[in-house]
Amino acid sequence: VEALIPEHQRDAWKKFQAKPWVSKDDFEKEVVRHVETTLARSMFNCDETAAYAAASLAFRDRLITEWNRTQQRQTFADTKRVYYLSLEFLMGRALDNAMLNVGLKNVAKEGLSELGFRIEDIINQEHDAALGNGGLGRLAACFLDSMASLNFPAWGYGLRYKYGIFKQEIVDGYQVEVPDYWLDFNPWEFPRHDIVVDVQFYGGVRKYQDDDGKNVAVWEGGEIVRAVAYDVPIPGFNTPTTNNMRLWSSKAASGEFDFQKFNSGDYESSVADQQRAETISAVLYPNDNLDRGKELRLKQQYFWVAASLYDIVRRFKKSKRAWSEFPDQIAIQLNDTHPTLAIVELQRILIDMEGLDWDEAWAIVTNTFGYTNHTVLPEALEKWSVPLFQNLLPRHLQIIYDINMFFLQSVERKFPGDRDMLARVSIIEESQPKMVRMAFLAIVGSHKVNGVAELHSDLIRTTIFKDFVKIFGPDKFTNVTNGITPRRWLHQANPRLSELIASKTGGLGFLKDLNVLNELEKFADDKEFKKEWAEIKYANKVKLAKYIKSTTGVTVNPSALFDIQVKRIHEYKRQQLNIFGVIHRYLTIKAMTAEERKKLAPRVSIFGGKAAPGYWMAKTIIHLINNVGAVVNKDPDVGDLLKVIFLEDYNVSKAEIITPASDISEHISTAGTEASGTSNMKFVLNGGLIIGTCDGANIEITREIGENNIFLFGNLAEDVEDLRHTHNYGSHTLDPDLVKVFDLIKSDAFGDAGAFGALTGSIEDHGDYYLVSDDFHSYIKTQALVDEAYKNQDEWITKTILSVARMGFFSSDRCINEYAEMIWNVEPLPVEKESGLGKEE
Ligand code: GPU
Repeated sequence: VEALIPEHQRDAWKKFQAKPWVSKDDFEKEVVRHVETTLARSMFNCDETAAYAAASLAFRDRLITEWNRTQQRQTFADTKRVYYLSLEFLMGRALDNAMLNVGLKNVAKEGLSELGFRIEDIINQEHDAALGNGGLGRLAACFLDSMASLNFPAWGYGLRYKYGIFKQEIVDGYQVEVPDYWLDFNPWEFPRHDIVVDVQFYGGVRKYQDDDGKNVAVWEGGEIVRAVAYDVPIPGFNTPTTNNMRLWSSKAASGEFDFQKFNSGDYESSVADQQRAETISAVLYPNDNLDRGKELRLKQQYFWVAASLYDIVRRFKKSKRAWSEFPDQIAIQLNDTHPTLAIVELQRILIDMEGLDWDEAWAIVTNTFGYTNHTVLPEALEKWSVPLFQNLLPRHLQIIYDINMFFLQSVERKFPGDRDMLARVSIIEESQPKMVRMAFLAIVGSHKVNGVAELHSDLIRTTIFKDFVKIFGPDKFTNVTNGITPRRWLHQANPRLSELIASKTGGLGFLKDLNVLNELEKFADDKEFKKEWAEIKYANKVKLAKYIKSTTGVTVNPSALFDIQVKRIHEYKRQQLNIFGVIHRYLTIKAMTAEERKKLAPRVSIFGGKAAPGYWMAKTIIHLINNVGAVVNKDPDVGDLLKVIFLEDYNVSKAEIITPASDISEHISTAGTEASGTSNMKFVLNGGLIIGTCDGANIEITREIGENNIFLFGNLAEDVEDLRHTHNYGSHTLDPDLVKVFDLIKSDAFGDAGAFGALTGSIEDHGDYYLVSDDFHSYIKTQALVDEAYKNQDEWITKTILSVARMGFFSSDRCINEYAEMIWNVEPLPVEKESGLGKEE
């Protein structure tokens, strides 16, 4: 390894090397030092914000020394690395996670207390890093945690958005979006002003033959935007391994800032140029499961992909290996199709810049990439218009056409004369305008394609990618069922449950080997254990009840059944089915005698989630939920029997409060539409049961925990197509109970019914695409079973213990090990444990 410091001077460096602190006193010393020097404050003006800042900086210092060691080790060992390309990383807060992963939370707690602060208050100062929309972005965050915890040499590459997902406010029952400017103070990132990449856009391509008769393409002209690296350390749990997440920020390239204009007095337009460059990484697109084809989004994608690949290739070139070894050294995983341009960019680098021939380059490319698909919804499958491409990335479009030509030639050889097949699988859709089908490009340019739950992987193999299975054979297509990190989603979110489990399974080992949870089965009928278990659930519900009171003003009874649905608002996820069910329950209660009401299990229906700003139907659903709550919550006939709550601004840190507090959570998508779901796993892992459809990972959860421990309902994926056909071309009569619900809405019981006409109309008049009416009866019946089951608390608790005991499979560690073995072919590379990890149990 090359180094700037000569051999003789290195001893001094070694002698004075930064050492991570471990003791409480050292922690306090660091906090005080940061308050007094880094922040230029003192004990007389150190508020909670400053204490948060100083505590974070103290942990950041620790992480960065380990980060350095990890990176040196990885560079020195020169083994294969993984690069996870994702436009979203929904990280949430970092301080609590850092403290727990390095095993020093108790040290910090005592230290902060001696300095006059409560650790919870300090943790709560942190602004979520919300660079993602929902499940896809949170999955990327769980994967980073697992890759570091398992000692894989792995980097995440993403965009450093100035504005993450918007903050949601509810005003008069409507969603209002407020920008999320989160970078005011972010101690977790390291600007690397020396790591910059200039990225080209627009311009044209000049082709010629060189002296050897070789075809050469030169992409020239256009404009340059500079990418600056910001590094975020990712600490593994109970290991020194600290990986890197590199996020790119855009700014004007120095040559581009037009000093001529500046000097000639055209100050405004030179500033405008700067701002245009910065626009690229300004804002996260707030759509979940939806492609809108905006030029700026394509710019974001290329900017991020080009900077990341330049970085990866530069690192590879330092090793002086032959190009053919590239796929032995590097695995790149594409998180959905958003980074698919990386395939084209690597091919461009190899043929245009490095002079390899097409076939040699293409073998390298396809052996490097893996592609994960996260949806079958047609409106989410990315397509880019050819004219837009032609203008922004002219050379890339040529390469795509060449990739497509060679691909279609191979299809023609395999299926001679099948012109329909060629039209179906072409990367270019022959529409007006022509479109580039990014999923097809991703398949053709990768060596493995995976779905994220068994049903989903089966569906992509038999529907949207069917032809490609015929072309490439079945082995290219595989399944890796999603997982979640038990560190954040059990240990951090539910410390008391984690502690109880640790006390019965011999320490915190279960957090690294989640199958150890199996040992809990023997306590499923243990009276003492069940009592503690139930107390923890109750305490978590009390905490949520307090949060509900403080944010909505509504008092909820913590003994009531907490029924929670928190996720992005989407018609396919069917929050409308849930709220119609709530209205049905309201009607039922209103019709009951006082005696009958006494027998009913009280319920709190809790909703949370953001609607994409342009998604009117989703916003209408939010509006209805809020209006139903306003009526039900103050109806004296109802009292504690039913409360309806909409929690504003659902995000990762709120999920950490909400998830441990459920009795039942809802995962009720139309069968075949939710690729996996991951909150289903989080809720069960925290001792909640679920009501759900046979969709996504619900099916595998059922297989693992047993069908007695889950409330399944509704039509199956295989029947959806026929039902939709009947709605459109046969007779379509609505469920009579649903009709009563609609009648109540139409009577203006929840405000002017005009506001909800589009919602009820989508079901009554427009084909009920999501099968709300078809599943309504089954849903209501199953909710009644939930009521009954909840009355027998003893059995209920046993069910939840057995379920937790059987959730080991859903650790994202299992998931990452599967990717490593089946797709990446990488091995862990542990870092020596010389330094001071906390030994907290
Ligand atoms: N997912 Br595509 C998103 O959160 N956003 C998207 O744009 C797309 C998929 C989700 C799936 O809806 C969810 O079922 C899955 O669990 C998650 O990705 C992670 O795979």
